[in-house]
Amino acid sequence: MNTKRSEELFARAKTLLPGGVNSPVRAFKSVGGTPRFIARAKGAYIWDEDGNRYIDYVGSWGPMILGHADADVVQGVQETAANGLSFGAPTALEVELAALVVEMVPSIEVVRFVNSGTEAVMSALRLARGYTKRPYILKFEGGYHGHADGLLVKAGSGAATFGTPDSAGVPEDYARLTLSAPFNDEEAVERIFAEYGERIAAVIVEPVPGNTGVLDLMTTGFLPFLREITKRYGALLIFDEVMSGFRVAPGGAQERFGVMPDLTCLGKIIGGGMPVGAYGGPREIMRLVAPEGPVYQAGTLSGNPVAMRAGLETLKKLRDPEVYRVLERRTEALCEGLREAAWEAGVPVCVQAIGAMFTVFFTDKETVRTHEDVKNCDLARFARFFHALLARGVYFPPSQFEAAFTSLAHGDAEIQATIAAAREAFREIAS
Ligand code: KE4
Repeated sequence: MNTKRSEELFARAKTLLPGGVNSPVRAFKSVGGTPRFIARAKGAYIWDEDGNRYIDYVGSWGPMILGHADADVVQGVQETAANGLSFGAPTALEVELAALVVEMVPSIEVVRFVNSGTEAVMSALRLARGYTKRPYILKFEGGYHGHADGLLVKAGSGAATFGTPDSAGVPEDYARLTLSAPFNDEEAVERIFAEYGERIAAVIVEPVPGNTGVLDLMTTGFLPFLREITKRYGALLIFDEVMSGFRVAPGGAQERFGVMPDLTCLGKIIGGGMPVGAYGGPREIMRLVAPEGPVYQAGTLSGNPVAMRAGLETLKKLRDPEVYRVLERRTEALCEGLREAAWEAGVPVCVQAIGAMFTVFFTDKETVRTHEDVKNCDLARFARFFHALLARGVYFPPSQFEAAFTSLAHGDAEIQATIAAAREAFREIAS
């Protein structure tokens, strides 16, 4: 496969951008090789600058659930942009999108738009602290909620439950206010609440974790447990649905599982590929947000009309539950094909899928339940599988710790072609 143009661009990019990219995972660090510089995309396909075509399972890390360059979304963006790109003033479009989000997401009565998932989460945490007047936050190991200082935190060593920085530049004092526990570990959460309970403002969780590969917190009973214990101690439950929102059901994981959070963070699909994040919840909590209340949050491009139109054209097509039955059927057919292909080649994998997101874990475990389980996967073999697929025109997420995404544009032809490529790839890496 000729990747000369990507190599040249990457060499130049590395002199201009940190690591040659604008977001670390794009640099292929955990799989090695040259990241592909993408020239264009349509439906389930992307083309790199050397003209190579790939079936895309990254989908811009989630937003492209309709498939790339959806005609209605593109037309809406073009029409809206022709009327001006940004005003810094209220527009009808943001009111329309807010109404649609409130209609689709069960626990949201009032919503605020921001420009990224990171901004949605950092704002929701400030609101939770303002509402409860408590300092501590509890998150989960392997959960990713954007790059706000207080969330770049890993579990303290040994028995310590307070956090320690997971990035240079994060002061110890910030990290100490973030507690952490393993996914699916009720005992650990009970212990933390026994010690900090009355001082915990909120628990934040991805109701379908996707940043350590796709994990299941529902059949384990973990989500109902978190809802019960936060109520018991007066802490808020925040669902970070930046990835699962509009992906696992029209109303996200909270609709699919019937567990209602106090606040919800959204991103990715809500902007249809344009920079949009959002946070929302009951009026009783959201009324604390400025200018109505004392919790400050602002943004020059929040509610940008072009981005609002992209989100509107996208969500309008996702209100139909049939869309999710199609997505789920196709994703399950793909995952079944991947399991069979791996089994035929004698390569142990555990494929986990929820809705239109899935992960192929290189492990002989029956189920993958925690971040620790993922860290123990055969990461070198994952990297070889990634490149064996890439060479065959299939573009998986370049990390074992990421979710792969299907879209409405991934039809039977794409699914069968992917399974065929995977059959060869598993055979190639079997030795
Ligand atoms: P952004 O700031 O990247 O829009 O959203 C942060 C975020 C918050 N919450 C969840 C559950 C997320 O998955 C994300 C971002 N996800 C990553 C994928 N692992 C985005 C890809 C990247 O960082 O380049």
